[in-house]
Amino acid sequence: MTKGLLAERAREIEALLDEVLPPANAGPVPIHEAMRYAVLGGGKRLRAIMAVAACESVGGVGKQALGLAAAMEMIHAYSLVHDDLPCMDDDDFRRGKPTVHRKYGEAVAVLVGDALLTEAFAELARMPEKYGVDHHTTVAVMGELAFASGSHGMVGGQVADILGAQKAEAADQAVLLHYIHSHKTGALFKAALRCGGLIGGASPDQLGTLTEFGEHFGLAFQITDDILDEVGEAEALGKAVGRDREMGKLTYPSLFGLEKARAMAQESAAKCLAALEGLPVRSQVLQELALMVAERDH
Ligand code: GRG
Repeated sequence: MTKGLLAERAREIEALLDEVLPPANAGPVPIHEAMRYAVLGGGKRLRAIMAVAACESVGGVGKQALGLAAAMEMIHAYSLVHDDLPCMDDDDFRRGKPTVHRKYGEAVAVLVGDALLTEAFAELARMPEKYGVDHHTTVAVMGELAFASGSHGMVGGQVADILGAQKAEAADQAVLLHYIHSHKTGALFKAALRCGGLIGGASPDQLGTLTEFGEHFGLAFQITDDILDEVGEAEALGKAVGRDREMGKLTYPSLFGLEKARAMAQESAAKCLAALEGLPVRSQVLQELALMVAERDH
């Protein structure tokens, strides 16, 4: 549950997204309405909150990272819309409401994902004019986020998840599991932190610290996600539970057992907290994220 400070930041991001997304009455209406449905009205906004906090944690001005924050959520929402499609995880509910393809049909859902990904990069390109980010940093951020989202990052992890898991030899399963999640889930968290750091003017050492935080956070987040799929409440999660087991997916609890998986999540969360010592400005937001990541119920 995102409480207090994180909930307040999530509301600010919601208002930002409302403003950045094309209005529902702008033509072509069907795609813009569906894009707003996919992005607004739900979600913890972790990647956006993290991007702004990372910028501040190295002494930058958080407002300059708002274009990045919006782009992060648009890319994340695209990945969820596509992941829910019948050709992937085939889910009917997301964030407590029907998935985009259930509401608008598969063709529109595919196009919503395509449009959100593309518009995210258009929003990044507007960072110099809207938020005063210099051009060199803007290009660097666009490159990092493209790499993290594409076949070397999130898409690569998703492919391995869909095609690779069942084929791996037993001895390779832990390696494969780590690859899948550090790419499918971890890459975007890491990019949010690194890109926020770049906008805030991070030194190479500080970027290294943010990378470390991102890697530990991504792992703790994913292990907890797997645990919640086994033992969480569908109502709190806003989606069906038990899907991983149904689909025979390789997960942390299936490979290591629930107890060990819980201990691994807590260990990674503790490493996140420790990494914060390497940043010049104390970030209460990053601290709260590290405290929440292994304890969340949705
Ligand atoms: C389709 C290219 C492509 C990638 C899909 C994101 C993803 C990759 C799959 C989603 C499947 C899944 C449940 C992964 C576990 C980690 C994850 C991304 C959970 C959802 O993120 P939250 O909890 O979602 O931050 P909210 O709704 O809070 O924004």
